[in-house]
Amino acid sequence: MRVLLLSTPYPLEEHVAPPLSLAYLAGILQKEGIEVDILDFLVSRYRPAKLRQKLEEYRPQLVGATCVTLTWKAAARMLKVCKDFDPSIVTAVGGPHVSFTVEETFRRAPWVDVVAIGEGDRTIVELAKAVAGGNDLSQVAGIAFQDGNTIVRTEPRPFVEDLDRLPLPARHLLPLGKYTALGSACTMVTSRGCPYGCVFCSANGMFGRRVRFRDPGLVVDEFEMLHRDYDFIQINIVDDTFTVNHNHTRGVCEEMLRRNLKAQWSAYARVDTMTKDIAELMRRAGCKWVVFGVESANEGILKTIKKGITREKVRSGVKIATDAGLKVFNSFIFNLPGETPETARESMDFAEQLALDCGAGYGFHILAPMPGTPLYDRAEDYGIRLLTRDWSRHDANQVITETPTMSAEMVREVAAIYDQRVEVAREYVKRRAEEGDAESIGMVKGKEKQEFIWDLIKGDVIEGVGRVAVGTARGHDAAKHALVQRVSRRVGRPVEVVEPQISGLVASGLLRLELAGDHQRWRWSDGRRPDEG
Ligand code: B12
Ligand code: SF4
Repeated sequence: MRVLLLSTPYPLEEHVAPPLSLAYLAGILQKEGIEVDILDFLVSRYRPAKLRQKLEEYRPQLVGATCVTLTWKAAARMLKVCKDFDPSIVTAVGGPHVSFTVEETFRRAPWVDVVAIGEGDRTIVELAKAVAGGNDLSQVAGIAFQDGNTIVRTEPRPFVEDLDRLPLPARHLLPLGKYTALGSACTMVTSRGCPYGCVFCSANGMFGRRVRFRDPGLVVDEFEMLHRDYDFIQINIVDDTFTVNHNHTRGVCEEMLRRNLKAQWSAYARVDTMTKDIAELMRRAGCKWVVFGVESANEGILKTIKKGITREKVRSGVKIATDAGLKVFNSFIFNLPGETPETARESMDFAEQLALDCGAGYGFHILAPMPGTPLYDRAEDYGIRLLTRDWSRHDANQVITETPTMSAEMVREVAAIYDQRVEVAREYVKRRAEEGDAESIGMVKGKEKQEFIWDLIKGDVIEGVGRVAVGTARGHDAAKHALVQRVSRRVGRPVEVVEPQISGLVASGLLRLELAGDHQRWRWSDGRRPDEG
């Protein structure tokens, strides 16, 4: 039995990170002795021909794609390529979008055989076994499948009670070298579930209201392994709220301190879970960034969205965190129900004030009601009119809703004011860099480097020009010189720009020269630090 898992591409601006869902699914499949591979189109160019070639070589019986709302269309297209290639391949899709749009998914993408609903770890194993044995899919809990013209929903999949029994995510199947080259953070989770019920969020629909925690020792084993074996600049703990249970937070932080780990990490938290001692402990344990969902500065809106916080709680939570030495990023959403141009300004001014008072960074998204959330399911009750059903526009950066108090045009105007502020901040960094400010220079150069590497990765440039005949370029330096020339021609940038970037990648071991018969080939490394000694 062979399973192929597919990731779906999304833009660099969305902060590209190794797909944790697929790593979890692959990890448990491997543990159960089922052969699995991941084709990661997030960090390579997606071409149907490339997918077909992989299908030809690997011959999977089951192909599973992961997606969120924004990437649903791309996932559906990929699965169509698989079905067209070989109709006997069972195509499956999972994640927080399709879990709540089963009927629509089958209607819009009839070539999809199975939708996985909710947590997929046990589901993928049972599905793979059922497919291998030619068994009835109705025995597999947590899925929906098409049976002629009817859609069959099986028993709901119970949550994995003991997360410690799940194997570690099989990240080694991902091209991690490309992610480290991009400067991406690596994500991991220490718990699943969220007890809160914010109406714009599908968290508790996906992973339940009861939070399940991993053992702090095992969490830190994984953390330590990521820090020791790979070159990630940062590890992001992406639990819905890392600080929801202080005993757990304390357990993880104290274990990090006990092992004297020097890795830098970040976490999502709620302002009302911040206390001085927990913030200080997190800081001492290496936490650099805390991301707070503030959403709005307007008390009425905060009530409507059932966020359970007030302006005062935000102010004090942010202050506690920044006083403890944590960097804070406050995340807001424009056009929540009840928004008016005035409340939007109120939020922008509040964000600005927190930046001035506490040095907290901030960012604004625009409401994109996601399936599985009350704001989507009961949009009318909230006065929300959805302007498009093109899911690829649900990136939370476009205006796709209007309400009685905010027309689409008004939302655009508000977003334009915010964009202007962002532009001013960007210009400021540029100017400071020109004046010689080291931190600003670092930011500008870091961005240039990331964009260059993204072009290499999304154009499959190294794969395309990385082959160097031994006869034409003897030795490592000559092969590097040849690579620089070719990359320069391929990406249309001068050699002076390309040379330092390529040299940096080679020096850090992220691009490696391999001998293969009569030729040499430059390849992205797998991201693992070479063994010392
Ligand atoms: C880390 C994170 C990010 C990071 C990294 C993105 C990434 N892809 O890793 C950043 C900050 C970049 C980000 C950006 C965005 N995110 Co985000 N993010 C998360 C977060 C907190 C964790 C994701 C994670 O790793 N979870 C752990 C893994 C194990 O869970 P999983 O991915 O759901 O996978 C499980 C199941 O879904 C299922 N499964 C998944 N795929 C498949 C496939 C098959 C075949 C099967 C059988 C099963 C299966 O099995 C898996 C194991 O149990 C989630 C919330 C959450 N708790 O999941 C939000 C979440 C995914 N993000 C969300 C959103 C809205 C976004 C943005 C659009 C905008 C925004 N405001 O943040 C962008 C879009 C970028 C993108 N295309 O992903 C929503 C998605 C809702 C939706 N319907 O689309 C979520 C669910 C938050 C929420 N509760 O509303 N995000
Ligand atoms: S926004 Fe955060 S706190 Fe609210 S339900 Fe979602 S994950 Fe939980």
